[in-house]
Amino acid sequence: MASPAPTDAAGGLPVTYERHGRIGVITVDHPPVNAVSQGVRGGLVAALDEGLADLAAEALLLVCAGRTFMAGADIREFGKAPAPPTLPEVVAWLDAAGKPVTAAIHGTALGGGLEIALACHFRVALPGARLGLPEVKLGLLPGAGGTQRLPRLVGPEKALDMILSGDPVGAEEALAIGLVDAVEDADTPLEAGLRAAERLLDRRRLAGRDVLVPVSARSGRITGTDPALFARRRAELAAKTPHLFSPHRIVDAVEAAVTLPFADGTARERALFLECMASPQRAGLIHAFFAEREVAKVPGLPTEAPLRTIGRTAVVGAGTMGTGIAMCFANAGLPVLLQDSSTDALARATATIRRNYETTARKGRLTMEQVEGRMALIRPTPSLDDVAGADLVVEAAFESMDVKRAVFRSLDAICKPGAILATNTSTLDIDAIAQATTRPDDVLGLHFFSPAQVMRLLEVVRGAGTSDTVLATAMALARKIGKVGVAVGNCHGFVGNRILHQRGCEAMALVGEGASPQQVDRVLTEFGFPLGHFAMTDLAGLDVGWRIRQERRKAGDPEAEAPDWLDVLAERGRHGQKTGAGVYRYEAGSRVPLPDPEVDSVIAEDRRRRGITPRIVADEDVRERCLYVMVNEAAKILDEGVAARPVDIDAIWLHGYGFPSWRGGLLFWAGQEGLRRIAAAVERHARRTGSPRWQPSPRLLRWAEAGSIPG
Ligand code: 3H9
Repeated sequence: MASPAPTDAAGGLPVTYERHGRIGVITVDHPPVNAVSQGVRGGLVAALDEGLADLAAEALLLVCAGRTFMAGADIREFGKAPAPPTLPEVVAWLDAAGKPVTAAIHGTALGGGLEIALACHFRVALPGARLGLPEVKLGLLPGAGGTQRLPRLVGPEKALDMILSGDPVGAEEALAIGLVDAVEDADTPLEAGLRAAERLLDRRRLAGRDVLVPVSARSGRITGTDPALFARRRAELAAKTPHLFSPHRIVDAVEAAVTLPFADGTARERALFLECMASPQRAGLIHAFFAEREVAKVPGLPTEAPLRTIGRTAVVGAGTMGTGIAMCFANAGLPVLLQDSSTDALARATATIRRNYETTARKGRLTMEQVEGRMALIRPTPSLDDVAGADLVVEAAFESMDVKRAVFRSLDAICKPGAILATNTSTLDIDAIAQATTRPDDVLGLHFFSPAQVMRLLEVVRGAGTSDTVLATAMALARKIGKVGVAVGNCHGFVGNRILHQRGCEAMALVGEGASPQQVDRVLTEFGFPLGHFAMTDLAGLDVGWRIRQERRKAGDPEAEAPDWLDVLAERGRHGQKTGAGVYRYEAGSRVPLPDPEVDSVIAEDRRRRGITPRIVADEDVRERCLYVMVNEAAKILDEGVAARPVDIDAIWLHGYGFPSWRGGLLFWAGQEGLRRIAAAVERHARRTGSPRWQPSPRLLRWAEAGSIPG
């Protein structure tokens, strides 16, 4: 096969060929994750040709340098014109190789990387290796034979599990299901691969013939498929992920592996892959993939900013947030002191943490040994003096400025020099809190989202005095504890809650005019949010918002809203899911929101008091007003420099508020929705209401003029 010059962007050789005795070794070396770029594809073909032509090479071995086997097709090339040789061509070339090819897998073999391994004759994995086809997470399906070869090896049911979830399996499981042929403990993949390839040659000599046939020529576990399997999976998808495009095509492709000969099944896979590639969901999910990584690079923060060591952590306040934050640290192997002056609160927190871990263990995701290991990392203490030696203290006390300033004054007096002092406030002014200390450069906000041990977003709030070192350390810590850390500036509600607040005001206005909370929530879930606005309010707790509004009213904030029907519900003790009633009511032990006539009458009374005659509100109005107001607020946040880039806002809403990942994030979606259309609607609502909420952001108007969002 003719191949282009196999160099990578840096001009180096991403793939090389070298013979070790009777084994020809093809090495892919394309940092950081050996993504199968055009250079790698060309290099693979050239190296394979060299190996096939090398008369002294009786067998070939494919290995990767660096931390991992190939992590898949190069996602950065998607959306551009395909450059030859394509991945399916490389895979077909390997499949047809006249010499047995072994793949030695370490790190992660993902997507197109695993598809290359599947086209080899023999797969050996190192013990820590993980193998998977995660294309579904990018709105795609495996497009280089994965949907045809995997079912032939592991059976269609397991193949569907793997391809629909996108989750990788470990080496031992891969061996058990037939995805790899051997697990070999060795210092390097080269060593493992050479041993396996030598053994294969010995087997061939003993047998007097080739012992391996390519997967494409096997019917394997394809026969005997349960005829109802595909109908069942389609029904499950329709119920669970009705919005998603690629999972349905995945079922079609795997079905083709069962019903069609290999070549026809592969052609069907290709057609379905191209459909997915052309879908807006693919664009959205790939934007979301890169957004998660982009936000880690904070503009203006020197990459060489020195980091402080975070060995010992402490959390002040053992309420719901403090408990979840302590779990985050323990989950990452960091010792944590959980401090609260109330021993009852500490006992409750410890019991909650144990219950949480034991539930996870029952689901098979932790061993009891790991549960005990994590429990041992969490030390409850009633004494604030105990936190003196911590490298990082996260305050998660009551949401009141007076309380927080008092805690920070004490921390300032107690904590060792160089300790990072963080507040988990969701609304209060970081600078006012920092000023309670003599070391504002060590103070910042770490805004976790509830439940803290589950939600991936961490807003890292930089105060006026926060030093580069402290910010950089917090961003690194976010990654260490598995969070998506996004650096934001200091303002009321920071980025995420500030946008949420505007959506909430609009949702309340819509209900005031005649929409029901159920209608607002239905429109938002049809858009793709897992929860509607009011169901989410019930989850967060009506008392939380009530308390924040009270604080603002007490402080004489001119923007604080007048008391409304949500306040009435909160004051009646309807605090949401936790009290079995909020905007909705809940049956005992259930999280399903049910409409409640009591709430309808509170809303009706509120409308009467305001002299409003309810009208029928169109779903389209709900969609437009709830979403466009968010886009306008996001643009204002960028105007003010509270968020640095559109991608930061996308990541915040994706990871903290359930914005549908297949829409790419709030501002990515806005670009697809049409910026002119959004700006025109914002201007119309500004004229209609005169509300500052709808006052168009100058940036939004500029985007509309340009027709796109730069950066
Ligand atoms: C596919 O294969 C389609 C085929 O079926 C059919 C084709 C016809 N491409 O995540 P990290 C970058 S679809 C380009 O921080 P980790 C990433 O952006 C593909 N770049 O490291 C980052 O760049 P930067 C199926 C990629 O150790 C850097 O590498 N494969 C790719 O935490 C380090 O990444 C997947 O979906 C890529 N494929 O995790 C796998 N992958 O430093 C996607 C990574 O500039 N990748 N980069 O920010 C992953 O899941 C993780 O990156 C991995 C490493 C687990 C591999």
